[in-house]
Amino acid sequence: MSVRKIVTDSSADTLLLEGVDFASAPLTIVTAEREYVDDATLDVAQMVEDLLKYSGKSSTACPGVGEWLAAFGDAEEVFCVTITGNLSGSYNAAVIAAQDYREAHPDRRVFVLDSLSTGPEMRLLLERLRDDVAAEMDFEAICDDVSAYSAKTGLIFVLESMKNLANNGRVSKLVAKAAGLLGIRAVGKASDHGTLEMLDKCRGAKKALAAVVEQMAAQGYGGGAVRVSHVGNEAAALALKETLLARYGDADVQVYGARGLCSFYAEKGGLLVGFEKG
Ligand code: X90
Repeated sequence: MSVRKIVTDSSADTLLLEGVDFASAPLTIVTAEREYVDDATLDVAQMVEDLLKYSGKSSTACPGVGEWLAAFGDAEEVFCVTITGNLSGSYNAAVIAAQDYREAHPDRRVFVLDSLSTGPEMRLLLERLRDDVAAEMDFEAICDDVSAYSAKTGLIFVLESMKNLANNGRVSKLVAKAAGLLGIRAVGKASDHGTLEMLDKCRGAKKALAAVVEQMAAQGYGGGAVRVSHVGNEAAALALKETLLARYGDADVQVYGARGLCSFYAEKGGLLVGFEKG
């Protein structure tokens, strides 16, 4: 029996995946005052409050090769999903770790998938991997299946501030400024290249939610699985869930709090929506 493991980084907001061997390599949030390691011990709500009061410089760091190797452990087959390689070094580090792992253990296999996304879209990919592992599919069949699946999932975000994204060079200052106006929420998506693409600017929470539902439909959502992570904004996440259930009947919609990395960038009030495109 081969020992299989599913591995991701902490941007997936997933600490545990039921029924499989699983590990999450933490990213780190760094301020002049302290460092927040995005693992199970992080008090996310406290970090978000700290950051609201903090006006100095802040940044993030992705897992290094050593942290990825630690997450791979001693599994014979590793399935690894990372945050978009176009905004983070996490994917590159995982690819190097995979090379090292294969060199050290020529009989072992590692598959690294660049999600071209983050948060709840990664959660969908991890759940798909879990199902494939449970079905005891072949290694290569699993790689093909999750790659094909990832082309049929999407991510839409609603942000009340893009300050941290702009300060860390992940969006242009111009884009961030438009989203930073009081009461304006920026609605956008993970582009095909794994970057932020703006779709709409909405005044007020209701209009933003309506825009999300409209954009999901425009991108092919038809009642499939949806994962919603929020930064201290469960009310908005649940309102979205209600709207989706009213429109699509028995859709599988799950709502949960974002962990550290996504909370840092999506900022207080932010919503991330991962969904299947039909
Ligand atoms: O390597 C690092 O330090 C991490 C850098 C991550 C930068 C982007 C994180 C975005 C988090 C914001 C909205 C969703 C954007 C989706 C784009 C693909 C969440």
